[in-house]
Amino acid sequence: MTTLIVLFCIVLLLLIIFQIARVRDLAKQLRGSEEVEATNVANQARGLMVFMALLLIITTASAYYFKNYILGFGPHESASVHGAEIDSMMKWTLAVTYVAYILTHIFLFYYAYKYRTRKGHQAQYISHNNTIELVWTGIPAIVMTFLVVGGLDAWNTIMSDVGDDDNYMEIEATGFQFAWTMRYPGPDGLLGRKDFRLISGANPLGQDWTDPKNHDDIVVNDVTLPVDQKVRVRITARDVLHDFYLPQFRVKMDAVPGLPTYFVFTPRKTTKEWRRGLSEYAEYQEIDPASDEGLPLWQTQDFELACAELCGIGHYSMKRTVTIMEQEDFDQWYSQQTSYYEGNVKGTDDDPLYMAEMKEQRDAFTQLLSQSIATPSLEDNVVPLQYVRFQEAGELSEESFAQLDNMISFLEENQGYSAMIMGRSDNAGDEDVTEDLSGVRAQAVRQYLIDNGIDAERLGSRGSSGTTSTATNLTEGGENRNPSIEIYITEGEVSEPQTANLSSK
Ligand SMILES: [Cu+2]
Repeated sequence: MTTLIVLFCIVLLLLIIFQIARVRDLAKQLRGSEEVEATNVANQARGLMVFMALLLIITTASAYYFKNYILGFGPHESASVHGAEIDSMMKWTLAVTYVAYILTHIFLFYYAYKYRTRKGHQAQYISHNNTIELVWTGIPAIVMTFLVVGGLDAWNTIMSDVGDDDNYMEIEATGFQFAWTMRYPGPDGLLGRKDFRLISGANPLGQDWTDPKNHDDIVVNDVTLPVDQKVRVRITARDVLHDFYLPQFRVKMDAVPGLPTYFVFTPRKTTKEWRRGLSEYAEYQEIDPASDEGLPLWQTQDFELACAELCGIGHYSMKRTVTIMEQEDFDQWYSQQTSYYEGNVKGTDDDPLYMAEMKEQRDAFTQLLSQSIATPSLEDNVVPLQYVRFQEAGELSEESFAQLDNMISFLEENQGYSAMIMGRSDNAGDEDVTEDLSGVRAQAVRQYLIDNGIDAERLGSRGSSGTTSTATNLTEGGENRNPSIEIYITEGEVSEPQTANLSSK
Protein backbone atom coordinates (compact mmCIF):
# COMPACT_ATOMS: atom_id res chain seq x y z
CA MET A 1 0.00 0.00 0.00
CA THR A 2 2.75 2.44 1.06
CA THR A 3 4.63 1.63 -2.14
CA LEU A 4 1.56 2.48 -4.20
CA ILE A 5 1.11 5.83 -2.44
CA VAL A 6 4.79 6.68 -2.97
CA LEU A 7 4.55 5.77 -6.66
CA PHE A 8 1.42 7.90 -6.99
CA CYS A 9 3.21 10.89 -5.35
CA ILE A 10 6.16 10.53 -7.74
CA VAL A 11 3.83 10.55 -10.74
CA LEU A 12 2.05 13.63 -9.38
CA LEU A 13 5.39 15.40 -8.82
CA LEU A 14 6.49 14.69 -12.39
CA LEU A 15 3.18 16.08 -13.67
CA ILE A 16 3.65 19.28 -11.64
CA ILE A 17 7.19 19.78 -12.98
CA PHE A 18 5.91 19.24 -16.51
CA GLN A 19 3.11 21.80 -15.98
CA ILE A 20 5.53 24.42 -14.56
CA ALA A 21 7.77 24.02 -17.62
CA ARG A 22 4.78 24.53 -19.84
CA VAL A 23 3.72 27.67 -17.93
CA ARG A 24 7.24 29.09 -18.30
CA ASP A 25 7.20 28.43 -22.04
CA LEU A 26 3.92 30.26 -22.31
CA ALA A 27 5.30 33.20 -20.24
CA LYS A 28 8.34 33.37 -22.50
CA GLN A 29 6.12 33.65 -25.52
CA LEU A 30 4.14 36.42 -23.83
CA ARG A 31 6.99 38.50 -22.33
CA GLY A 32 9.97 37.70 -24.54
CA SER A 33 12.65 35.12 -23.62
CA GLU A 34 15.50 37.48 -22.63
CA GLU A 35 13.61 39.11 -19.83
CA VAL A 36 12.58 35.76 -18.31
CA GLU A 37 16.19 34.49 -18.55
CA ALA A 38 17.47 37.54 -16.61
CA THR A 39 14.93 37.04 -13.84
CA ASN A 40 15.90 33.37 -13.55
CA VAL A 41 19.61 34.16 -13.26
CA ALA A 42 18.99 36.82 -10.59
CA ASN A 43 16.83 34.36 -8.61
CA GLN A 44 19.48 31.66 -8.82
CA ALA A 45 22.23 34.04 -7.68
CA ARG A 46 20.19 35.15 -4.68
CA GLY A 47 19.33 31.53 -3.90
CA LEU A 48 23.02 30.64 -3.84
CA MET A 49 23.70 33.41 -1.30
CA VAL A 50 20.96 32.03 0.95
CA PHE A 51 22.38 28.53 0.52
CA MET A 52 25.84 29.80 1.53
CA ALA A 53 24.53 31.46 4.66
CA LEU A 54 22.64 28.31 5.69
CA LEU A 55 25.64 26.07 4.94
CA LEU A 56 28.04 28.15 7.03
CA ILE A 57 25.60 28.53 9.91
CA ILE A 58 24.66 24.83 10.05
CA THR A 59 28.25 23.52 9.80
CA THR A 60 29.50 26.01 12.39
CA ALA A 61 26.65 25.23 14.75
CA SER A 62 27.11 21.46 14.44
CA ALA A 63 30.87 21.76 15.02
CA TYR A 64 30.16 23.84 18.11
CA TYR A 65 27.49 21.41 19.28
CA PHE A 66 29.78 18.36 18.95
CA LYS A 67 32.96 20.11 20.07
CA ASN A 68 33.20 18.02 23.27
CA TYR A 69 33.33 14.82 21.25
CA ILE A 70 35.55 15.89 18.38
CA LEU A 71 37.90 18.18 20.30
CA GLY A 72 37.88 16.67 23.79
CA PHE A 73 36.31 19.57 25.64
CA GLY A 74 34.44 19.40 28.94
CA PRO A 75 33.59 15.87 30.07
CA HIS A 76 35.66 14.38 27.25
CA GLU A 77 38.93 15.96 28.30
CA SER A 78 41.81 13.51 27.88
CA ALA A 79 42.63 11.27 30.86
CA SER A 80 46.25 10.76 29.80
CA VAL A 81 49.23 13.10 29.72
CA HIS A 82 49.97 12.86 26.00
CA GLY A 83 46.25 13.11 25.17
CA ALA A 84 46.29 16.84 25.88
CA GLU A 85 48.85 17.26 23.12
CA ILE A 86 46.75 15.33 20.61
CA ASP A 87 43.67 17.38 21.53
CA SER A 88 45.57 20.64 21.15
CA MET A 89 46.75 19.55 17.69
CA MET A 90 43.17 18.78 16.72
CA LYS A 91 42.07 22.22 17.96
CA TRP A 92 44.75 24.09 16.01
CA THR A 93 44.10 22.09 12.85
CA LEU A 94 40.38 22.69 13.09
CA ALA A 95 40.85 26.41 13.84
CA VAL A 96 43.05 26.93 10.77
CA THR A 97 40.96 24.82 8.42
CA TYR A 98 37.80 26.49 9.74
CA VAL A 99 39.08 29.95 8.77
CA ALA A 100 40.06 28.63 5.33
CA TYR A 101 36.68 26.96 4.97
CA ILE A 102 34.72 30.13 5.83
CA LEU A 103 36.80 32.44 3.61
CA THR A 104 36.86 30.16 0.54
CA HIS A 105 33.11 29.54 0.73
CA ILE A 106 32.28 33.20 1.10
CA PHE A 107 34.42 34.03 -1.95
CA LEU A 108 33.05 31.11 -3.93
CA PHE A 109 29.42 32.07 -3.48
CA TYR A 110 29.89 35.83 -3.47
CA TYR A 111 31.68 35.84 -6.83
CA ALA A 112 29.12 33.49 -8.32
CA TYR A 113 26.58 36.14 -7.30
CA LYS A 114 28.59 39.18 -8.32
CA TYR A 115 29.47 37.94 -11.80
CA ARG A 116 26.08 36.56 -12.71
CA THR A 117 24.90 37.27 -16.25
CA ARG A 118 23.65 40.86 -16.55
CA LYS A 119 22.70 42.93 -19.56
CA GLY A 120 25.59 45.15 -20.70
CA HIS A 121 28.25 43.34 -18.62
CA GLN A 122 31.07 41.62 -20.48
CA ALA A 123 33.29 38.91 -18.85
CA GLN A 124 36.97 39.78 -18.42
CA TYR A 125 39.59 37.39 -19.72
CA ILE A 126 42.56 37.01 -17.33
CA SER A 127 45.09 34.41 -18.47
CA HIS A 128 47.57 34.71 -15.59
CA ASN A 129 48.28 36.73 -12.42
CA ASN A 130 51.56 36.23 -10.56
CA THR A 131 50.48 38.03 -7.39
CA ILE A 132 47.38 35.92 -6.96
CA GLU A 133 49.31 32.72 -7.67
CA LEU A 134 51.89 33.70 -5.02
CA VAL A 135 49.27 34.51 -2.41
CA TRP A 136 47.22 31.36 -2.79
CA THR A 137 50.25 29.09 -2.92
CA GLY A 138 52.38 30.88 -0.31
CA ILE A 139 49.87 31.33 2.50
CA PRO A 140 48.65 27.70 2.60
CA ALA A 141 52.26 26.48 2.31
CA ILE A 142 53.35 28.49 5.35
CA VAL A 143 50.35 27.44 7.40
CA MET A 144 50.71 23.78 6.42
CA THR A 145 54.40 23.85 7.35
CA PHE A 146 53.53 24.93 10.90
CA LEU A 147 50.79 22.30 11.19
CA VAL A 148 52.88 19.47 9.74
CA VAL A 149 56.04 20.24 11.69
CA GLY A 150 54.01 20.60 14.90
CA GLY A 151 52.23 17.32 14.14
CA LEU A 152 55.48 15.47 13.43
CA ASP A 153 56.97 16.76 16.65
CA ALA A 154 53.92 15.59 18.62
CA TRP A 155 53.96 12.24 16.80
CA ASN A 156 57.61 11.65 17.71
CA THR A 157 56.97 12.49 21.35
CA ILE A 158 53.82 10.37 21.64
CA MET A 159 55.09 7.35 19.73
CA SER A 160 58.56 7.20 21.29
CA ASP A 161 59.45 4.11 23.30
CA VAL A 162 60.56 4.17 26.93
CA GLY A 163 64.16 5.11 27.65
CA ASP A 164 66.64 3.06 29.66
CA ASP A 165 66.34 5.26 32.74
CA ASP A 166 62.57 5.59 32.64
CA ASN A 167 60.50 4.38 35.53
CA TYR A 168 57.68 2.48 33.89
CA MET A 169 55.61 -0.65 34.22
CA GLU A 170 55.07 -3.00 31.33
CA ILE A 171 51.93 -4.97 30.66
CA GLU A 172 50.76 -6.97 27.67
CA ALA A 173 47.46 -6.89 25.82
CA THR A 174 46.53 -9.80 23.56
CA GLY A 175 43.52 -9.43 21.28
CA PHE A 176 41.70 -12.45 19.93
CA GLN A 177 38.27 -13.29 18.57
CA PHE A 178 36.53 -11.93 20.62
CA ALA A 179 38.14 -10.59 23.76
CA TRP A 180 41.25 -9.07 25.26
CA THR A 181 43.56 -10.76 27.74
CA MET A 182 45.90 -8.68 29.84
CA ARG A 183 49.16 -10.03 31.25
CA TYR A 184 51.00 -8.34 34.13
CA PRO A 185 54.52 -9.20 35.23
CA GLY A 186 54.68 -10.63 38.73
CA PRO A 187 56.95 -9.31 41.51
CA ASP A 188 59.99 -9.81 39.24
CA GLY A 189 58.69 -7.00 37.02
CA LEU A 190 59.36 -9.04 33.87
CA LEU A 191 57.04 -10.70 31.41
CA GLY A 192 57.95 -14.28 30.55
CA ARG A 193 58.73 -15.71 27.13
CA LYS A 194 55.93 -16.79 24.80
CA ASP A 195 55.72 -19.06 21.78
CA PHE A 196 52.64 -19.29 19.60
CA ARG A 197 53.26 -23.03 19.16
CA LEU A 198 52.56 -23.51 22.87
CA ILE A 199 49.06 -21.99 22.65
CA SER A 200 46.38 -24.41 23.86
CA GLY A 201 43.16 -24.41 25.86
CA ALA A 202 45.17 -24.58 29.07
CA ASN A 203 47.75 -22.06 27.85
CA PRO A 204 45.80 -19.36 25.99
CA LEU A 205 48.76 -17.01 25.58
CA GLY A 206 51.37 -19.64 24.71
CA GLN A 207 53.52 -18.90 27.77
CA ASP A 208 56.69 -20.97 27.97
CA TRP A 209 56.59 -22.54 31.43
CA THR A 210 60.27 -23.45 31.32
CA ASP A 211 60.95 -19.71 31.61
CA PRO A 212 60.82 -18.85 35.34
CA LYS A 213 59.82 -15.27 34.45
CA ASN A 214 56.44 -16.69 33.45
CA HIS A 215 55.74 -18.28 36.82
CA ASP A 216 54.61 -15.07 38.52
CA ASP A 217 52.87 -13.50 35.51
CA ILE A 218 49.28 -12.52 36.21
CA VAL A 219 46.62 -12.99 33.53
CA VAL A 220 43.38 -10.98 33.83
CA ASN A 221 40.56 -9.78 31.58
CA ASP A 222 40.33 -6.10 32.48
CA VAL A 223 42.87 -3.31 32.63
CA THR A 224 43.84 -1.97 36.05
CA LEU A 225 46.56 0.65 36.33
CA PRO A 226 47.97 3.09 38.88
CA VAL A 227 47.56 6.81 38.22
CA ASP A 228 50.55 8.96 37.19
CA GLN A 229 52.61 5.89 36.33
CA LYS A 230 54.12 5.53 32.89
CA VAL A 231 52.84 2.32 31.29
CA ARG A 232 54.22 0.51 28.29
CA VAL A 233 51.64 -1.80 26.75
CA ARG A 234 52.91 -4.58 24.54
CA ILE A 235 50.17 -5.11 22.01
CA THR A 236 49.68 -8.33 20.13
CA ALA A 237 46.97 -10.43 18.48
CA ARG A 238 46.41 -14.15 18.37
CA ASP A 239 44.36 -14.55 15.22
CA VAL A 240 43.39 -11.56 13.07
CA LEU A 241 44.01 -7.81 13.17
CA HIS A 242 42.59 -6.06 16.25
CA ASP A 243 43.18 -2.59 17.59
CA PHE A 244 43.95 -1.59 21.16
CA TYR A 245 41.79 1.50 21.67
CA LEU A 246 41.45 3.49 24.90
CA PRO A 247 39.33 6.44 23.76
CA GLN A 248 39.50 8.41 27.01
CA PHE A 249 43.30 8.14 26.99
CA ARG A 250 43.75 8.89 23.26
CA VAL A 251 45.54 5.56 22.89
CA LYS A 252 45.04 3.59 19.71
CA MET A 253 47.35 1.02 18.20
CA ASP A 254 46.89 -1.94 15.89
CA ALA A 255 47.29 -5.42 17.33
CA VAL A 256 48.90 -7.50 14.60
CA PRO A 257 49.45 -11.26 14.76
CA GLY A 258 53.17 -11.98 14.65
CA LEU A 259 54.21 -8.33 14.79
CA PRO A 260 54.30 -6.93 18.34
CA THR A 261 53.45 -3.24 18.64
CA TYR A 262 53.44 -1.04 21.74
CA PHE A 263 52.07 2.18 23.18
CA VAL A 264 53.50 4.19 26.06
CA PHE A 265 51.17 6.44 28.04
CA THR A 266 50.61 7.86 31.49
CA PRO A 267 47.09 7.99 32.99
CA ARG A 268 46.58 11.26 34.84
CA LYS A 269 43.15 10.75 36.41
CA THR A 270 41.82 7.94 38.55
CA THR A 271 38.43 6.52 37.66
CA LYS A 272 37.03 8.23 40.79
CA GLU A 273 38.44 11.65 39.87
CA TRP A 274 37.14 11.29 36.34
CA ARG A 275 33.64 10.41 37.53
CA ARG A 276 33.67 13.37 39.91
CA GLY A 277 34.55 15.55 36.90
CA LEU A 278 31.66 14.09 34.89
CA SER A 279 29.21 14.82 37.72
CA GLU A 280 29.55 18.54 36.96
CA TYR A 281 27.85 18.16 33.58
CA ALA A 282 24.08 18.11 33.27
CA GLU A 283 24.06 15.25 30.72
CA TYR A 284 25.74 12.97 33.27
CA GLN A 285 23.35 13.84 36.09
CA GLU A 286 20.52 11.99 34.41
CA ILE A 287 19.65 8.54 35.70
CA ASP A 288 21.38 5.69 33.90
CA PRO A 289 18.56 3.57 32.40
CA ALA A 290 20.79 0.48 32.69
CA SER A 291 21.37 0.96 36.41
CA ASP A 292 19.23 -1.19 38.71
CA GLU A 293 19.82 1.10 41.69
CA GLY A 294 18.86 4.16 39.67
CA LEU A 295 22.32 5.73 39.81
CA PRO A 296 23.12 8.84 37.81
CA LEU A 297 25.17 8.33 34.65
CA TRP A 298 28.36 9.82 36.06
CA GLN A 299 28.51 7.11 38.73
CA THR A 300 28.17 4.24 36.28
CA GLN A 301 30.75 5.38 33.72
CA ASP A 302 34.00 3.49 33.29
CA PHE A 303 37.04 4.07 31.17
CA GLU A 304 36.97 1.50 28.42
CA LEU A 305 39.17 -0.63 26.24
CA ALA A 306 37.64 -1.41 22.87
CA CYS A 307 38.74 -3.05 19.67
CA ALA A 308 38.88 -0.48 16.88
CA GLU A 309 39.39 -2.92 14.03
CA LEU A 310 36.33 -4.55 12.52
CA CYS A 311 37.58 -8.06 13.31
CA GLY A 312 34.55 -10.31 12.92
CA ILE A 313 31.03 -10.97 14.00
CA GLY A 314 31.72 -10.65 17.75
CA HIS A 315 33.78 -7.47 17.35
CA TYR A 316 31.42 -5.46 19.57
CA SER A 317 32.01 -7.80 22.51
CA MET A 318 35.69 -6.88 22.84
CA LYS A 319 34.85 -4.10 25.28
CA ARG A 320 36.76 -4.22 28.57
CA THR A 321 36.79 -2.01 31.64
CA VAL A 322 39.81 0.13 32.43
CA THR A 323 40.22 1.11 36.08
CA ILE A 324 42.75 3.69 37.19
CA MET A 325 43.58 3.69 40.91
CA GLU A 326 45.77 5.46 43.41
CA GLN A 327 49.12 3.70 43.75
CA GLU A 328 48.27 2.16 47.18
CA ASP A 329 44.97 0.77 45.92
CA PHE A 330 46.72 -0.62 42.87
CA ASP A 331 49.40 -2.28 45.03
CA GLN A 332 46.67 -3.90 47.09
CA TRP A 333 44.82 -5.13 44.00
CA TYR A 334 48.06 -6.40 42.55
CA SER A 335 49.01 -8.33 45.69
CA GLN A 336 45.65 -10.13 45.62
CA GLN A 337 46.20 -11.58 42.15
CA THR A 338 47.39 -15.15 41.67
CA SER A 339 49.74 -15.92 38.83
CA TYR A 340 48.34 -18.00 35.99
CA TYR A 341 51.02 -20.61 36.55
CA GLU A 342 50.28 -20.99 40.26
CA GLY A 343 46.53 -21.09 39.71
CA ASN A 344 46.19 -23.23 36.59
CA VAL A 345 49.40 -24.95 35.56
CA LYS A 346 51.64 -25.87 38.48
CA GLY A 347 51.62 -29.60 39.22
CA THR A 348 49.53 -30.50 36.18
CA ASP A 349 50.50 -32.42 33.05
CA ASP A 350 50.96 -29.05 31.33
CA ASP A 351 53.75 -28.10 33.72
CA PRO A 352 57.07 -29.16 32.19
CA LEU A 353 58.87 -28.68 35.53
CA TYR A 354 56.43 -30.98 37.29
CA MET A 355 56.63 -33.51 34.47
CA ALA A 356 60.44 -33.48 34.63
CA GLU A 357 60.30 -33.99 38.39
CA MET A 358 57.86 -36.85 37.99
CA LYS A 359 60.11 -38.48 35.42
CA GLU A 360 63.08 -38.12 37.74
CA GLN A 361 61.09 -39.74 40.56
CA ARG A 362 59.96 -42.56 38.30
CA ASP A 363 63.48 -43.25 37.06
CA ALA A 364 64.92 -43.29 40.58
CA PHE A 365 62.17 -45.56 41.84
CA THR A 366 62.44 -47.97 38.91
CA GLN A 367 66.17 -48.10 39.46
CA LEU A 368 65.67 -48.99 43.14
CA LEU A 369 63.20 -51.73 42.26
CA SER A 370 65.44 -53.16 39.53
CA GLN A 371 68.35 -53.11 41.94
CA SER A 372 66.28 -54.95 44.54
CA ILE A 373 65.44 -57.84 42.22
CA ALA A 374 68.94 -58.00 40.79
CA THR A 375 70.49 -58.52 44.25
CA PRO A 376 67.87 -60.46 46.21
CA SER A 377 70.13 -61.25 49.13
CA LEU A 378 70.68 -57.65 50.18
CA GLU A 379 68.62 -55.41 52.37
CA ASP A 380 67.98 -53.46 49.15
CA ASN A 381 64.96 -55.69 48.87
CA VAL A 382 63.14 -53.31 51.18
CA VAL A 383 62.19 -50.32 49.05
CA PRO A 384 60.56 -47.20 50.55
CA LEU A 385 57.55 -45.55 48.90
CA GLN A 386 58.55 -41.98 49.72
CA TYR A 387 55.80 -40.29 47.79
CA VAL A 388 52.91 -42.32 49.14
CA ARG A 389 50.98 -40.15 51.60
CA PHE A 390 47.76 -40.53 53.51
CA GLN A 391 44.80 -38.53 54.66
CA GLU A 392 43.81 -38.79 58.31
CA ALA A 393 41.63 -41.89 58.04
CA GLY A 394 44.28 -43.80 56.15
CA GLU A 395 43.04 -43.06 52.66
CA LEU A 396 45.61 -42.43 49.98
CA SER A 397 46.36 -38.82 49.11
CA GLU A 398 46.26 -37.62 45.52
CA GLU A 399 50.05 -37.25 45.37
CA SER A 400 50.55 -40.99 46.03
CA PHE A 401 49.14 -42.24 42.77
CA ALA A 402 52.11 -41.41 40.57
CA GLN A 403 54.46 -43.63 42.56
CA LEU A 404 51.90 -46.40 42.94
CA ASP A 405 51.30 -46.34 39.19
CA ASN A 406 55.05 -46.72 38.69
CA MET A 407 54.95 -49.70 40.99
CA ILE A 408 52.06 -51.21 39.00
CA SER A 409 54.08 -50.88 35.79
CA PHE A 410 57.01 -52.57 37.48
CA LEU A 411 54.92 -55.50 38.73
CA GLU A 412 53.33 -55.88 35.30
CA GLU A 413 56.72 -56.05 33.66
CA ASN A 414 58.12 -58.46 36.25
CA GLN A 415 55.39 -61.09 36.51
CA GLY A 416 57.41 -63.55 38.60
CA TYR A 417 57.72 -61.25 41.59
CA SER A 418 55.52 -60.51 44.61
CA ALA A 419 55.45 -57.65 47.07
CA MET A 420 54.83 -57.42 50.80
CA ILE A 421 53.50 -53.97 51.68
CA MET A 422 54.50 -52.83 55.13
CA GLY A 423 53.12 -49.87 57.06
CA ARG A 424 55.44 -48.01 59.43
CA SER A 425 54.51 -46.44 62.72
CA ASP A 426 57.53 -44.29 63.33
CA ASN A 427 57.43 -41.84 60.53
CA ALA A 428 58.42 -38.48 61.82
CA GLY A 429 56.74 -35.59 60.13
CA ASP A 430 53.25 -37.04 60.26
CA GLU A 431 51.17 -37.28 63.39
CA ASP A 432 51.83 -40.29 65.56
CA VAL A 433 50.85 -43.37 63.71
CA THR A 434 49.53 -46.31 65.66
CA GLU A 435 50.25 -49.87 64.71
CA ASP A 436 46.62 -50.30 63.65
CA LEU A 437 46.68 -47.29 61.41
CA SER A 438 49.90 -48.47 59.77
CA GLY A 439 48.11 -51.72 58.92
CA VAL A 440 45.12 -49.84 57.49
CA ARG A 441 47.46 -47.79 55.33
CA ALA A 442 49.30 -50.84 54.02
CA GLN A 443 45.95 -52.43 53.20
CA ALA A 444 44.88 -49.25 51.32
CA VAL A 445 47.99 -49.47 49.14
CA ARG A 446 47.41 -53.19 48.50
CA GLN A 447 43.80 -52.52 47.54
CA TYR A 448 44.83 -49.76 45.12
CA LEU A 449 47.24 -52.14 43.39
CA ILE A 450 44.60 -54.88 43.19
CA ASP A 451 42.02 -52.40 41.84
CA ASN A 452 44.49 -51.52 39.14
CA GLY A 453 44.98 -55.03 37.87
CA ILE A 454 47.65 -56.65 40.05
CA ASP A 455 46.82 -60.20 41.13
CA ALA A 456 45.91 -60.30 44.86
CA GLU A 457 48.05 -63.44 45.24
CA ARG A 458 51.15 -61.40 44.52
CA LEU A 459 50.46 -58.84 47.23
CA GLY A 460 50.60 -59.00 51.00
CA SER A 461 50.21 -56.27 53.59
CA ARG A 462 50.88 -55.77 57.28
CA GLY A 463 51.20 -53.05 59.89
CA SER A 464 54.37 -52.08 61.64
CA SER A 465 54.12 -54.84 64.34
CA GLY A 466 56.91 -53.25 66.26
CA THR A 467 59.51 -53.65 63.61
CA THR A 468 61.05 -50.41 62.57
CA SER A 469 63.24 -50.37 59.60
CA THR A 470 65.70 -48.57 57.80
CA ALA A 471 64.81 -46.57 55.06
CA THR A 472 66.02 -43.07 55.33
CA ASN A 473 68.26 -41.36 52.91
CA LEU A 474 67.05 -43.48 50.06
CA THR A 475 65.76 -40.82 47.80
CA GLU A 476 68.02 -39.62 45.10
CA GLY A 477 67.71 -35.97 44.32
CA GLY A 478 64.36 -35.78 46.11
CA GLU A 479 63.62 -34.48 49.57
CA ASN A 480 64.45 -36.79 52.40
CA ARG A 481 61.19 -37.99 53.84
CA ASN A 482 60.61 -40.95 56.08
CA PRO A 483 58.26 -43.21 54.17
CA SER A 484 54.96 -44.42 55.67
CA ILE A 485 55.10 -47.49 53.49
CA GLU A 486 57.87 -49.84 52.47
CA ILE A 487 57.68 -52.80 50.16
CA TYR A 488 59.58 -56.03 50.18
CA ILE A 489 59.99 -57.60 46.74
CA THR A 490 60.60 -61.30 46.40
CA GLU A 491 60.71 -63.76 43.54
CA GLY A 492 57.77 -66.18 43.68
CA GLU A 493 55.40 -65.95 46.63
CA VAL A 494 54.90 -63.08 49.05
CA SER A 495 57.14 -63.35 52.08
CA GLU A 496 58.27 -61.35 55.10
CA PRO A 497 61.72 -59.86 55.11
CA GLN A 498 64.23 -61.59 57.42
CA THR A 499 65.17 -59.48 60.37
CA ALA A 500 68.76 -59.80 59.32
CA ASN A 501 67.95 -58.04 56.08
CA LEU A 502 66.65 -55.05 57.96
CA SER A 503 69.83 -53.95 59.57
CA SER A 504 70.46 -50.31 59.12
CA LYS A 505 71.62 -49.24 55.80
CU1 LIG B 1 38.97 -7.12 17.48
